[in-house]
Amino acid sequence: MAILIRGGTVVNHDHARRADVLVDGETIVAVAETIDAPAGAEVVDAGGTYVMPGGIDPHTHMEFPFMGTVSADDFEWGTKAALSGGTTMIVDFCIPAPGQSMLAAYQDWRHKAEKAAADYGFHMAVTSWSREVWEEMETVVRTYGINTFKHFMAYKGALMVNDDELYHSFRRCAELGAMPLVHAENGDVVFRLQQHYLEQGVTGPEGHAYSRPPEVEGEATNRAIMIADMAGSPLYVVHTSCRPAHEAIARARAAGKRVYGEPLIQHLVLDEDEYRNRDWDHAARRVMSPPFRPREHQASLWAGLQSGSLQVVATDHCSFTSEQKRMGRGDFTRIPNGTGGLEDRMPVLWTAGVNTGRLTREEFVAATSANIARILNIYPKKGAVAAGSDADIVIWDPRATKTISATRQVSRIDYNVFEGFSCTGLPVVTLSRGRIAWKEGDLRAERGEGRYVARDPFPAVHVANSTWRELNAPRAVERAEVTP
Ligand code: DUC
Ligand code: ZN
Ligand code: ZN
Ligand code: ZN
Repeated sequence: MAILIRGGTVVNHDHARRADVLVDGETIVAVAETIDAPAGAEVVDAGGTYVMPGGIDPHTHMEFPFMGTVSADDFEWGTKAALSGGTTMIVDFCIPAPGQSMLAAYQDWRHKAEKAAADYGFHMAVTSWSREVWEEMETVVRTYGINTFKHFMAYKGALMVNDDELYHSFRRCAELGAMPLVHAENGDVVFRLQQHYLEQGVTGPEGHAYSRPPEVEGEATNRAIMIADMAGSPLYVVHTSCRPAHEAIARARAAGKRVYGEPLIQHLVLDEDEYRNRDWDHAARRVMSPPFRPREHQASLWAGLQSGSLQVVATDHCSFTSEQKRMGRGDFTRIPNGTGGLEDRMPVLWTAGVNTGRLTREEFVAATSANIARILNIYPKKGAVAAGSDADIVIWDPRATKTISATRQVSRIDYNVFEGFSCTGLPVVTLSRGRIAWKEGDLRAERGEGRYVARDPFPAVHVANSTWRELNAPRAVERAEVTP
């Protein structure tokens, strides 16, 4: 069916203009100053609103088995929450269980994601290094359409990989035309600090923040950037939460390195006071890694978005109920790490970013949609309101207001970390591949309507045709080969 969105201002990452938008089936077929409604088309009046590309959240964990439990929002409710907040695509982390192959993990994630109501893609996690992993990575890129590999520098004894593993994997990424992603925290230091605070009798949620100071993130971010540089790969740093990490990224970019940084909406507006002098439940519900930071770090993150040294605002949506959080009573290291935010990311960023003058409308579109579409090589299929793009569209009313409350949210958890935050600027209609998925509070999207989005690799930037042997040769041997 055709839908004509009439009378709005189309806002893309690079320009805004008054225009009508015609959708036919799943695709945008025309964007022009005036478009006559074809016979039978549904006309949506967008007068006084902005017509923007649907949001893309490149960092979610749906139904994720983690820290002895499973995150509460699954692909159905996570994507429904996303659509209700203007986000039309998520990229979730496919994380092999200990001993599981990437290929088996991929099948598991595809199966879990059959419930999705909005489009989705995956990043694949590298949690160990072996010949099998090296081989599987090629299948992941070429057959499964995943051009990003995630590496955890924290979660010692579980997901963490060491520098040797990072270096090998980053080289393999470069060779395959894939991008490495890092969770940058020094997991060895975090582990020691956790033991230290527990021994001091600090068992509550504040111990989580004490044991993961900005320094552990700054160190790991610098290290990952240097390793990527030596490996010849680009690098995407997830959940950049503090000044030292942002400065490492900004320095790398100024030196010509292709490094990207992703602040979360939580770190842009919430700070570490959430862990102090609060009741246990309040603080534990906000335990995520990296933790919320002292307020002064927020200015650095906003400056990064304004200057372009940080490119993407995400959520790391990994929601746990209060009951699940209580697994960590008496030991903060057992509080499941994660917060929600999918349905709030765009309204909160608009309110705290655009309404304050920190971001332009176009910069908002860049940070919520277009930049990550380009980084992930799915632009302009996603991330643009343009003829030929998927009809993933959010119609945005800059004057609409609401106060965030868990009692009205779509997410399946019983609280919201943004509780009481007053938003001005809200989605009024979300279109997901041409269907009206959400309209003025009416959630119409159905379980299973989302589709998997495969992504092509980038032109390989490193050693073409290198072999396992060559990849594992010490530098001295490589030098010997070129020295007579
Ligand atoms: N951080 C979280 O808070 N949750 C999921 C994984 C992560 O790195
Ligand atoms: Zn299935
Ligand atoms: Zn992480
Ligand atoms: Zn995450």
